[in-house]
Amino acid sequence: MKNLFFKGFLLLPLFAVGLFLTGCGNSQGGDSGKTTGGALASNVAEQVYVAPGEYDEFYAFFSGGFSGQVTVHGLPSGRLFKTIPVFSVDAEKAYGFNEETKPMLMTSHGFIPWDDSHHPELSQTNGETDGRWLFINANNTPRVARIDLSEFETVEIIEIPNSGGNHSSPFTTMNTEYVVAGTRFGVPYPQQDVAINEYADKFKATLSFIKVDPETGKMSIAFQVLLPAFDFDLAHSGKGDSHGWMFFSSYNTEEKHTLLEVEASQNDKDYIAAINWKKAEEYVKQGKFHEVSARYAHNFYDEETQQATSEMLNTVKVLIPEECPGLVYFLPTPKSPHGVDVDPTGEYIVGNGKLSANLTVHSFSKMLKAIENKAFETTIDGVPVLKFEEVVAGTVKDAGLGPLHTEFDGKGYAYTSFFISSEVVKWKLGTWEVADRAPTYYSIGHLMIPGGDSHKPQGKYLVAMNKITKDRYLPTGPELCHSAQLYDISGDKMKLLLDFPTMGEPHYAQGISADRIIPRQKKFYKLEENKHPHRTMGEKDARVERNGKEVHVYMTTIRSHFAPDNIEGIKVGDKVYFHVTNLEQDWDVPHGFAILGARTSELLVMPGQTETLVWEPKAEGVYPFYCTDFCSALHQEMQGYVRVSGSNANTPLKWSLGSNEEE
Ligand code: K7E
Ligand code: CUA
Repeated sequence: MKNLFFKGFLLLPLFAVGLFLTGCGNSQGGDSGKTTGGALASNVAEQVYVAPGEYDEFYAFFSGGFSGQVTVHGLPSGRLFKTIPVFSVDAEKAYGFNEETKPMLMTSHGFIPWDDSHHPELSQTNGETDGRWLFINANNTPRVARIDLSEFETVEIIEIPNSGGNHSSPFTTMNTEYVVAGTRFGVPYPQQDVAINEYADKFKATLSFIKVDPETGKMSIAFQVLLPAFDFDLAHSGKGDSHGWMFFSSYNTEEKHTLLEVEASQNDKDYIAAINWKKAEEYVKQGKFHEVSARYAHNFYDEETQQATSEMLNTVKVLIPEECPGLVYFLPTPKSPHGVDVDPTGEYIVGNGKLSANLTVHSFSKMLKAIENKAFETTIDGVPVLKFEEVVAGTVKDAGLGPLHTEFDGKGYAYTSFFISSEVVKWKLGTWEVADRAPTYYSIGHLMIPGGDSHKPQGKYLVAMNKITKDRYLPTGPELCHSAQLYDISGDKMKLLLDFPTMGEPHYAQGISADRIIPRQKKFYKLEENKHPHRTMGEKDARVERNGKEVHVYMTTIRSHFAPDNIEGIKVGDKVYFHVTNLEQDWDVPHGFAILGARTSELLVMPGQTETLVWEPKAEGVYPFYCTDFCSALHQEMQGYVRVSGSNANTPLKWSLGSNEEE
């Protein structure tokens, strides 16, 4: 040590730069990601440091995985801004608890309070993320949701019939003409009571195309394509020249139904299904579809009435490849591919064969030529299988182990996640050479570059989403947090900048520069536009109405009181509806409402909005209610009482606020 120090001292002028770079503590510099202390670390820290009061450069929307929600983070800081409830009830915002949003979670199986969400997908215009909507899939009870990014709320959910495990979903086309939903599990078609070992005969897979209204964003299932019961895993749309096509990866082309880890790994190659959706539109126009009966819910939140409605739909249009030549082709792809990713130009289709060490890249232009030359290996249920050699563009050799997903920086490079070898590998499109690799901690699933699956990636950062964290964070019992890692990809080499924990198991995320989101932001809801059937437009209209055993309380909030704040004449056995209108007309002033013994959640009412809580008091007494959101210096004074009398009592119905007591 002394010797080293001495040498260092003597050679100080020469080594000054080196010492400065490696710091004085632990000097494992470079890209190891374990650097601690010193100037290098502080240099990295500067890259992710967003000073108090400043904005992040990017939004990142993370799927909440088995929490069923979406979380919103900033990049590069990793800070968490919001949880958007989507497929699971959320007590914080009363989503799925208040009367207004309960219909959002209706399905053909009834009210479902949970799901497993994997893939957030931003809407696009001309192949660029446009900041209008965010779509996300429900994996378990197949659904697709749409979030409006002017208010960060879920506004629509559509169920997907003839599907089980809605995994290859909801990937968008260049102008959000469609978002797709491919079934992961084969299911009987039509759904019926049938022996499971008749899988190969009776089970089918469908790939659904959900039309998105270009103005309103409203979703409807335009058509489904009926295919053999392969497990369809992921999808991505064509871009540029390949706009008009959608690519779906599949595994279990063996069509097995037991011990899939062995049985579904038999075939040397599985398929990427290429769907010509422009052709599909023609076939639909010509009436070449089957109108099939199917029950599925379509739930929509109406901004005007501030209420969701759930409608049950009864039929869906199904296209059968045998009757629709040119609609579907299969591209053989080794070996049980997981992700299928299309580069920004639309020419390269990357198959991430999870049991292969190589990445297979198909060429769109070669695919068109092969179709023209009828270079078919065989045909399966009316779907031509293209000859592998005729469609493959190249192979990234020995890139790593267990490739899952690929995204692009728009500068000619692709980045692939490798689960088994736990790394991100950067490689060059066209030459297929590996350019760089960076370890992840640990076992990466998806990775994300803002716009990295679009026609025009925004580059700069890459986020790895890891399945296992082990020793990376303070331990929290048997369940450890999931984690994202942020890399700088602006240079030749990837540079690890930051670890931050995520909610649920995020699977995937999408990023977008903040300037595409900020200008669309709604700051409050205009009271004069409130068309809620139970709104109260001012304190003078606050009242209580009895209708048999139903009692409707028309209540308002403003800093810092409820109107009315004292209510008498409620009886045991009544069903009390509190319709709470927040009269505030200012940004960031919600009020809450909670009452003792309520079996739902609080309400959190945004300025200008009305929300409804149902309460069924079970015993006589006087019950306090209060505001849950610290809204002003006198927030603690924002309270009231409800007097509950016996079911046969004749306590008169009355309500009051301050001295203006009405008798
Ligand atoms: Cu690879 Cu569900 Cu997209 Cu997880 S999926 S990792
Ligand atoms: Cu209103 Cu606190």
